[in-house]
Amino acid sequence: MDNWIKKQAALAPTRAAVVDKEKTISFAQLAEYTDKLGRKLAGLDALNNKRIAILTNNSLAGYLTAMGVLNAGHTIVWLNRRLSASELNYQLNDSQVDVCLYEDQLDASQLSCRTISFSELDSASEKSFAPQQVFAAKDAASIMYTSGTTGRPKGVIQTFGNHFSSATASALNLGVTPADEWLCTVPIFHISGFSIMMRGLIYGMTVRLVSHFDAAKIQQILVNEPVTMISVVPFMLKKLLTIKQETGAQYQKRFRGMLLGGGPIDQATLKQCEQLQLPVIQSYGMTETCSQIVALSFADAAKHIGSSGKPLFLTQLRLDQNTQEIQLKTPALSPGYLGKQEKYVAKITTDGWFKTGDIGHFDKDGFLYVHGRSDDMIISGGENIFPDEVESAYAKCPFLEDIAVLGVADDKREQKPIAFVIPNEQTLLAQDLIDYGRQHLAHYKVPKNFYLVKQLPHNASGKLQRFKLRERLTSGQV
Ligand code: S0N
Ligand code: AMP
Ligand code: MG
Ligand code: MG
Repeated sequence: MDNWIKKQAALAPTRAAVVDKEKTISFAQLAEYTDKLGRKLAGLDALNNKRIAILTNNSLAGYLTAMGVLNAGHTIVWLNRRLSASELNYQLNDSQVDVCLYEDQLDASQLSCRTISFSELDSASEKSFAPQQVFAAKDAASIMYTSGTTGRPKGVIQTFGNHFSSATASALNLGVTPADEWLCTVPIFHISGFSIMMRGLIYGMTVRLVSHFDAAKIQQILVNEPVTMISVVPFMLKKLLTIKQETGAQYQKRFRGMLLGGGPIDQATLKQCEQLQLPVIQSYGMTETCSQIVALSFADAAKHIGSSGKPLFLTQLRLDQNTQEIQLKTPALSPGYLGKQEKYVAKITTDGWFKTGDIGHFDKDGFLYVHGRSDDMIISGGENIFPDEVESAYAKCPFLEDIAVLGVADDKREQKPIAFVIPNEQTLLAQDLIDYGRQHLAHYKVPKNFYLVKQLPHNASGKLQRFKLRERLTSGQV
């Protein structure tokens, strides 16, 4: 495939590629700007590694830097800005980047590799460079880290081919019009957000960036600006629904839909959306599949409340007969985890299907319903938390003998982590445990409640029996 940036500069030079609250950049300007950024990257002289890390909010500078990195033939390693320094350093080290480009307002002072702020890059001297001529389907465009039940996070490799099949399948479901403008308030360091950038490039569609999710401000944009699509996680949908109910606001007529994904949603919320004529498109997907691989169509959305839809074009799904696990084949599937091929192979069945770890069922008409996880993963506001990861971070905590973490329902963010702890000392303050967690982990991973216990339930082989803790919690025995 031709370099997508150059291609759109040729096909739709005057169309807006990206808009933020102050500025509009056309596809022709994007091509010019990314070439300039390529010359500046070449001017830095130290970029031997193909991979470059980026730490940013959904800012225009972040968008342009990412596009510049792709145009120069590098692979983006996306960093979640909510992670702690030690979590980020693990990823920087694992991906062997030698530089991290970061947004000036963010703190990169504790990162273990060379760091260059966007403004430093902007003032770097320029050297000649050759833009990437082709975006080869098999080449890695991006890497995003994802955790698992055990072990350290894994870098999911996302190729240009993966992004292309994902964007194409979405277009075949939702359609594309030249007037389309997709609002991006989901983080561009997650596939929910980056897939919007990739769709923008592939469709020649405008991306409207919003740096911070504020429901009132998003509603204002949907009422006043020519946005046609937005991607949301359940937390965002609920906030937008509430404020629409309160204010009676009407979105622009041309607004087409809210692509909802990233976690389970309750039926009551979806019914309210229908009553308020909020055009929600439920979907199901993951980092490994470069975003949605199952979605409802506009026509089916209202009639199949609670379903995530049907597999999109190019995707095949099946359920494991015994466990009901959702398994899939799709050209959008990542070819592997960076440097951890054995972890990838472990997720592929002997007959070549990817095991998602999600449980579901199909109704008689072929619509998928996702029930939940087969493991202990917690989803809080669209961010994943693995109990094992939290427990490992607390393993060296001087105040604790032992800890067990569990996900429970939460009004605000659907789920939250809580912990059962065996203290080392008589006087233990919850605040000390919170402070310790916030030093070592992303804040959203820190348990919200701590229950003091004398022992934790293990089976004969020493494995923690989380279900017994859940029983204790539900029967009030804590
Ligand atoms: C929901 C968000 C926006 C919440 O952030 P908020 O409330 O704006 O937080 P801040 O003001 O930044 O911070 C305030 C305090 O809240 C803590 N905090 C922030 N986020 C969380 C959280 N998730 N859980 C718990 N606490 C949180 C902060 O730490 C801060 O506290 P202090 O001050 O103590 O530090 C934000 O969380 C967010 O952006 N969430 C969405 C993430 C996301 O996009 N997830 C999806 C990942 N999955 C995928 O990408 C695959 C599916 C997919 O592709 C998809 C998904 C959705 C839609 C479409 C698609 C698609 O297929 O295209
Ligand atoms: P991530 O690992 O961050 O890419 O998030 C992907 C995970 O989010 C999936 O494996 C599911 O567990 C969950 N998820 C995504 N969409 C849905 C949905 N529609 N319903 C329930 N869970 C979902
Ligand atoms: Mg922090
Ligand atoms: Mg995952």
